[in-house]
Amino acid sequence: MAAQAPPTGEPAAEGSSAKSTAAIGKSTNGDAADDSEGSEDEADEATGVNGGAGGSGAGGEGAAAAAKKKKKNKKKKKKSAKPTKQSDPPRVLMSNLFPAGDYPKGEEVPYINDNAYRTTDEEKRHLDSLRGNYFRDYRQAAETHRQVRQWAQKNIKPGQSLTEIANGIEDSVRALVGHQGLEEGDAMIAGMGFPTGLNLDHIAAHYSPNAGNKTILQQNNVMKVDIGVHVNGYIVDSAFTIAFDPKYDNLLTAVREATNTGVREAGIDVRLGEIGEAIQETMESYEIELDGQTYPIKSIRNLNGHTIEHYSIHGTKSVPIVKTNDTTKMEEGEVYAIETFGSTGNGYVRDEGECSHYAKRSDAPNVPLRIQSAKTVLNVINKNFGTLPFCRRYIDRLGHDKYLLGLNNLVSQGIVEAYPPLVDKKGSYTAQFEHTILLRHNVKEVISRGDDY
Ligand SMILES: [Co+2]
Repeated sequence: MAAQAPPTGEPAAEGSSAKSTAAIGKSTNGDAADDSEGSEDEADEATGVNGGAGGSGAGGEGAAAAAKKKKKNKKKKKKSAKPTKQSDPPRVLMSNLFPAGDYPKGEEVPYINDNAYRTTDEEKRHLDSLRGNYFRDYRQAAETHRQVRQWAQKNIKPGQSLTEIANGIEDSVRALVGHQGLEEGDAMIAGMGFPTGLNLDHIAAHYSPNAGNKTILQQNNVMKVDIGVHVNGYIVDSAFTIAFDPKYDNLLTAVREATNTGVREAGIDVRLGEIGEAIQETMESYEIELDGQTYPIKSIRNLNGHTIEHYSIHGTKSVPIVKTNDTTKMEEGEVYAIETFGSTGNGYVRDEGECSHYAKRSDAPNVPLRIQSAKTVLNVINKNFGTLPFCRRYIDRLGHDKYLLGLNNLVSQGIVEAYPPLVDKKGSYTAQFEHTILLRHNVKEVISRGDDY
């Protein structure tokens, strides 16, 4: 999910550095969480491994007993005990695929330059080892993301409606983490980290179908698929672009490479403005020919990557995708969504169209509400989403209707923030790729990395 820069049109130097002052205070949150989890983690990890081994041992004994009667069937019985393969569509619980909780790591990249010592530093390694639960939750979210998106990449076809595509992705995510999110509080344990973005052509971000949306994906569309998965509030934010016509290849390549540049440049003590410069240089080294006309590919200058905090998709720091003079540094322990957007249009987005995305503000004022439907919908938000972004479909599926007046009232009171679709010039094409990275104490982990992107 994209962070939007202040609507000045200027590269966001001032806005971002003002924001980052506040960020320093915030990092204490992360440390507190760190400490409180430390001791549980070690115990947890130890039992996790033993539990997994013990579990399969018990299964083996059961099969052995059965094998006395029918030796031939021994192998088959073992196999049917626990699924080891994901289904199509994805419905097998992550906890069944990884009963020991050993979800795969993302891509680990050693720190460089002044931070190279971290790779072998004992203290840094120790600090890292105290965060077992955090990594397990984060990696479960990331593996869910990979399995669902790779299924989506294979199955999304022209002729499908955006509604069925969104439901297909969201039903899969909820099945894999084992939380349908229909009972109070369940969606806060694990599930969607934010509404699935399905952004066509000049729409860059924050579009998800509302009820009754009849949009059908076409052969010549360029669609950004932005998926958020969270486990215990640890959100993986990762996006890709699909197009069926190879004429868009250069646009997709430019943006995929620009995101990889951002991921590569990111690290402890690196300045945000310099990452933006590197991203822009990669992005704008490409151009594209569409129907006989050549277009430069521009970084969309008022869209940004961002820090991710616990249950909060947009932290206080933003990562520009053009050169700025923001000298704010990335810091140890932070989580970043590195996302870049390329465009054949203005390279600048504005709000347009019906809103689907909302989130309760973490600094929401406690004001008395006079409209009954506003009270009702705020209660639904508090119980089911907290500060996680949601869309209208997520309220619909909980059985509520006629809540729009109340929701709009919460927006005007400053309690809920609306995130309307962000669009470039009509007729232009935009693309997006995004990864979530953890700036661990001793290594950078590109937690959402897959074979696909
Ligand atoms: Co994002």
